Formats: sequence, C-alpha cells, structure tokens
Amino acid sequence: MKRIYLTAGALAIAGTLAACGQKSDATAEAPSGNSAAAPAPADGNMAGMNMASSEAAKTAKGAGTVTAVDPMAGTITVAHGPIAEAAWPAMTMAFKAAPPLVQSVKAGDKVAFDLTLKDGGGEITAISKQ
Ligand SMILES: [Cu+2]
Repeated sequence: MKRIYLTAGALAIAGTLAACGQKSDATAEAPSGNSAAAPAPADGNMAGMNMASSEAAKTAKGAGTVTAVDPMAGTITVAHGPIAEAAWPAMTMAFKAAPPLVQSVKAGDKVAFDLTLKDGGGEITAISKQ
C-alpha cells in the first residue's frame, strides 16, 4: 500500500509541475496578447479594432504543404498560400498546435487548416489532409 501512495504522490507532483508550466506560458503570453491589459499610446488609434479583436479571437483558414513537425516544440511548419484574413503572403512558417494535431500530420502532407491569429502569428486549431 505504501508503494501505491508514493506513486500517487509522484503523479500529483508531476501534474502540478505540468500545470505550472502551462500557467507560466499563458502568463508570459498575456501581456503581449492582450493590449487592454497594458495600454500603450500606439493602441489609442485603433482602440475600436483592439476591443473587437479581444472579444473574439480572429480566425483564418489556410492551405499548404507540411514541411516539418516538431512534437517537442508543439509546432507544425507549413509552406502555406496567402492568408487573406491575416494579410499574409505565401510563406513557410511554424504554427503552434495541440499535440494531437501535431501527431496527425507529417512532412509532405498537403493540408487545409484553421488558425487562431495572435501576436502576428497563428495557432492551428484544426488541420486535415487534402
Ligand atoms: Cu505565414
């Protein structure tokens, strides 16, 4: 029984550490991601736009070819076509994505994907092979 308790304790600690890691990530991103939390003079000109974008995350759709996946970093690199919603030309770039999405594709796959736009980058929220 003692061994079981020790194991449960170790798992609880691991879970706490993982939670802390996620928390610090979110905290680190919050200041730059939410301009309302740290008003800057430059934001005044586009106050209306910023308010609108903070209420609902801006999304976009893209398509392209996966050139690399990095399960450790949690990124999918895609050579994508122009993405009008983000005013991006065609380029190759790495997107953050949840582990199940990262694991669902490999280099060379032609894909269509949904993005949440943030801080000049994007996170893939859905991806499917073409
Ligand atoms: Cu891009």
